[in-house]
Amino acid sequence: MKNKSHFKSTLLAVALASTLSVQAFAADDLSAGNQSAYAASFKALDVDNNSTLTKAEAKKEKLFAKHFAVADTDNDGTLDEQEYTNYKSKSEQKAVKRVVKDSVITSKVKGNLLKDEGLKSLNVSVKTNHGVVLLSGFVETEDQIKQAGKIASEIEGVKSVENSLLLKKE
Ligand SMILES: [Ca+2]
Ligand SMILES: [Ca+2]
Repeated sequence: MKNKSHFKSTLLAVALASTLSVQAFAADDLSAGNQSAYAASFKALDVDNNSTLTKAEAKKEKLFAKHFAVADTDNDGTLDEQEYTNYKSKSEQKAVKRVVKDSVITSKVKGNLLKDEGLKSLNVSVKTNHGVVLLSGFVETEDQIKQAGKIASEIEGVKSVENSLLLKKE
């Protein structure tokens, strides 16, 4: 019996360790590994090969079609590789942050639903996209629908709540 539980906790530790190393790898990949990917995509856009991107060259990439002027920090009307890389990595980091934030919101909403006496035993599904929380699943009373919506809307960072909870049919 004792051995068995020890085996279990070892397994858990191994599982945890591998999750952590995957995360570390992902972070490394974003900061350093992407540099060469940026260089390659810069080259691909630079059709006349003069190491700068005109607006016409850059616009093939959606991000720069939209934000060329912002990326062109020295305002000379073209993007050099540094400007291109800076802007691209900044916007990708922002996207990663947003995803993290959504997942933080989701787990906070779930946590607070579990703390609520009337809701904790129910199977409420929570999803968050760009700060918009989607609640779905089945509950027993109208009050539970309202209460779940209220709990979700009170979490920091939530922009709005789409409450798709439904009453269980008897
Ligand atoms: Ca060029
Ligand atoms: Ca420039």
